[in-house]
Amino acid sequence: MSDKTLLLIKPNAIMHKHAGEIISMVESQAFVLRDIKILKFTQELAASFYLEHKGKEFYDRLLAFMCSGPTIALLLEKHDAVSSLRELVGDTDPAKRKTETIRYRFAEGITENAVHASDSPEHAKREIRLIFGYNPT
Ligand code: FUP
Repeated sequence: MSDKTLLLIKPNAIMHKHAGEIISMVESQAFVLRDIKILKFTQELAASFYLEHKGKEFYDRLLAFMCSGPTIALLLEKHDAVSSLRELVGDTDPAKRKTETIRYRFAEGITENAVHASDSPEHAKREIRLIFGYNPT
């Protein structure tokens, strides 16, 4: 089934001017770009976005990083978009990232990991609503 997911190009990737290459990698995997936005996360938005991680050891570091500069959000569509984009993004754990993934190429550790991709269709809906302000159809 063709479905939608969210990709965030995070502040470190934008600072290092990797946004164009990341979008090219996404386009080369046949994702269709449905919406795009540049924004700067506020502490409040970052806290909502990463609510499930509140209280964890890395939470404050994660929020500070997300608010440290601009982020580009892309609303993407493809057959099995959520799992397909997670595959392209690569693992949370730097040691487990495959060489052809976005994080392998552009992440600078576990927190400054260049990109975010929704991890389930339910989370994709919630995150798209938070970032773009509407429900994906
Ligand atoms: P992911 O879905 O791959 O982004 O990973 P998680 O939802 O597990 O983590 C959310 C964010 O917290 C990621 F951007 C990375 C960051 N994180 C850390 O900084 N330290 C950790 O030990 C685990 C996650």
